[in-house]
Amino acid sequence: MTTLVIADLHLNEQEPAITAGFLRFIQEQAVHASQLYILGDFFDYWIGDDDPAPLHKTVADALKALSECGVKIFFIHGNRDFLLGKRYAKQCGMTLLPQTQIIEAEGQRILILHGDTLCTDDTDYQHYRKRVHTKWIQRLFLWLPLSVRLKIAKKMRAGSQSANQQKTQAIMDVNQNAVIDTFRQYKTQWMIHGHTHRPAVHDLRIDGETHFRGVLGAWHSQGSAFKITPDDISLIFFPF
Ligand code: OKV
Ligand code: MN
Repeated sequence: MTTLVIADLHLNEQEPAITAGFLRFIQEQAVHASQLYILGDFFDYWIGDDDPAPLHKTVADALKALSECGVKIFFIHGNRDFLLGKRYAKQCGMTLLPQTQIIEAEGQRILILHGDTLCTDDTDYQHYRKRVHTKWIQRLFLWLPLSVRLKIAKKMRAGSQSANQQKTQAIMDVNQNAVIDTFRQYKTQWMIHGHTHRPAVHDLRIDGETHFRGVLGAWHSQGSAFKITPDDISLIFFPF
């Protein structure tokens, strides 16, 4: 059997081709899998499960149907959809996982995470992250009327876009020591993450052992996934 891992689709109403590509990915690939792991930034933004956006219903219906085919679906939050909650997860028939998780997929032990926590050189982002991951700040935000949340979110996205234009590519990539620390902590040979939008499989030696870091690609003009079978872990791409 096969386990599929995806991230960084950044689904949004303005790019229907990505949604169409995802629906085809479900029909053509995911239905044949035993498990689907979504490692965050599945949606480009998320301001609460009560957002009535038609896109959310389209995606939930497709995932729910997939789960009813017997495919187990798991979700780890990204930096964009970290507010996606239990209510929407239930609508999709998927299980929310903590930000870092060791999985046993097709007999292989793999650490999965979104990847933003590895980008420790971006200190501005890490401070911002700490703030918006604070429980009472999230509760306060979710208590606001949807229209107010929409306005705040729009402003924050515009601000972040101009901030990111000032940052160098190096700052926005993973920190090598953070990667090494994470491997030492979890003791897996493999980790898979997204976030950086630099699809690749990196190998590195730590304390005399070879480790692999699989990075998923964003779904800009093609899809990207890790395909895990009992004897292989490979990065695949497919056109929309
Ligand atoms: C997601 C990012 C916007 C990065 C706001 C508390 C606060 C949650 C929120 C509002 C914004 C998510 C939920 C969005 C990610 C951005 C801009 C930069 C770098 C609060 C809790 F602070 F206002 F109280 N938000 N949205 N960014 O539009 O989806 O990841 S978002
Ligand atoms: Mn991300």
